[in-house]
Amino acid sequence: MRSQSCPLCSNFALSSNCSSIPSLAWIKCTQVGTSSVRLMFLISASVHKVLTRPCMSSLIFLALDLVSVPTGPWLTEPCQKPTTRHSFINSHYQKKMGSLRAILSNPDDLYPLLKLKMAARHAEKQIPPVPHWGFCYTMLHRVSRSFALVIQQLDTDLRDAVCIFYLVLRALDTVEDDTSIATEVKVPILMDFYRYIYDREWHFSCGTKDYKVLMDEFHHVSTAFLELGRSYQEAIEDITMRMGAGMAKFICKEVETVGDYDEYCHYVAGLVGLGLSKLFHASGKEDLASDAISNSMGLFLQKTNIIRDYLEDINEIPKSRMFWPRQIWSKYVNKLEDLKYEENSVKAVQCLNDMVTNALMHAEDCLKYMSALRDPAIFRFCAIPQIMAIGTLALCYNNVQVFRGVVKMRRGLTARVIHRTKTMSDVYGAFYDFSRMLKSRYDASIVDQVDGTDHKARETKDRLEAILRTCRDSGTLNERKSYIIRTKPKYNSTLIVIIFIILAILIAYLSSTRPYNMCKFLKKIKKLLNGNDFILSDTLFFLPAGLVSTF
Ligand code: IN0
Repeated sequence: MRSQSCPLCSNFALSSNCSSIPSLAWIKCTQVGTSSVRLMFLISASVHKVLTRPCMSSLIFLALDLVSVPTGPWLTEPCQKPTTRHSFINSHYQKKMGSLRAILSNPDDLYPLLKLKMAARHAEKQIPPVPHWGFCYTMLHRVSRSFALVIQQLDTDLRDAVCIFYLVLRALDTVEDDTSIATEVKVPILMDFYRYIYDREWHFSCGTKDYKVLMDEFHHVSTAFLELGRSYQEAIEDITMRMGAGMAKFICKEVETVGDYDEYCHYVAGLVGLGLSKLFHASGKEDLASDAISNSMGLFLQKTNIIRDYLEDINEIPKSRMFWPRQIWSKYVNKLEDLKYEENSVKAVQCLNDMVTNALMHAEDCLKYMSALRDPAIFRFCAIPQIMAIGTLALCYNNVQVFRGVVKMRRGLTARVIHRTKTMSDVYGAFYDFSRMLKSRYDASIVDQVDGTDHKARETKDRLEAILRTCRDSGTLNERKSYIIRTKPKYNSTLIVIIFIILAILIAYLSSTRPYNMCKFLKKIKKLLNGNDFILSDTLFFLPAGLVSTF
């Protein structure tokens, strides 16, 4: 069955589970294609349910339960333990509840979330009918979620090249990641991968879930690759060759020194930066950026991922994956896995802060790279992941939860970043806010320190101050909307709530007494929204946000 977005739990791609809520089944059959109107119907359906059904008390208890659970810090998703297959159903329910709770406690997220969801739906409709391109764009959406939307808004030629580049790299990564492949089989595949992209017959089955589908049906990717312009093909081929060789080198080598760490990150991410700079240049839209700053763009993202994914990587079955350099962790513990044990929490957090300080070294190059971009779509494509990265570092710094579960930016905040990032002043604003947040976490960590063993304290401070200075010197900070201090809503929420409740009750009343009138009413709304499916007027979005904020 086709998956659907759910207005209640805000998941971008939900399975049909949501229809187990009777009111939602009713909403689906109205077929009015906008989330905000669906949300209004959801509320009216709940009112209807409360008016007509005996399970009212259980609904009220559920609502009370949801709003009374203490919420976590506003920037994060409630901390999740890494999921196992056995806990899927339970975690799916918890995720939904977590999402609803997150929206209730951060109603400002609702507008960007709805907008993002509509963009996702719009993007789905745009998947090309040609089978190989259809496969590539469908896979892109499955393996990269929100990032696929940012790729989608690039101009056609460049978009196709980036989509194929992304899938080729994901495929290479799938081979590297699959711990069940013997080294003597894996190394030659990695080394020769750049040849396979020209061969429609080639495939190698490995990986799991969506990645297995990507590998099994790789001929679609090579068919699409062969249709790209020659300069795009050359850039992709060159990077695939160098990355495959680098990955092969690290199959038999541990990340010992900080130099090794930089080298490994260069192969798996820095080269992506070099490749993307070549693709942008080949599109005729940008000057060719230097290798050094292109490399930093990838390193900043990859080092953030390596820090955030510590627990997932160390718990990998059948074998741990270890990317934290020994030169750093050996100052705190004897074995990398010791960081996850509670008795080592103090050392673990110090080691974590050391790793974050190391990643921050690339932030200024990234600002330099982004400030040189001219094309607005390319700019957004580059800027959104970078803001997500500095936001993630701010969440991770001095946070022991990195060693207990998954520390991630809230989905609503991700949506807000996607929604707000348009110009370089937005980037300076976001880097400034998240660096200030890092600085206050740093100040707190210094106060907490009993033995003064933070080897990197001075360096952390210097790096943060350098980033803050660059952002300040841009002279654009007062144009920004802060990510930290929440701005007041521009609308009169009381009035909106009243209108909303009246509409909800009206719909509930009509649906229970005069279904025919109800149909007419729905048709009118649908007509009103016709042609306005993707970009809805702000007023409609503010309605649900206003309503939820008063709950
Ligand atoms: C990326 C990068 C990416 C985007 C834009 C400019 C870049 C410049 C230099 C290097 C990389 C650049 O962005 C993606 C983001 C992504 O995939 N996000 C995931 C979220 C997540 O947590 O994984 C999503 O699902 O939305 C990225 O992480 N990488 C990547 C890969 C290929 C390309 Cl073409 C661009 C992976 C990596 C290893 C960091 C380079």
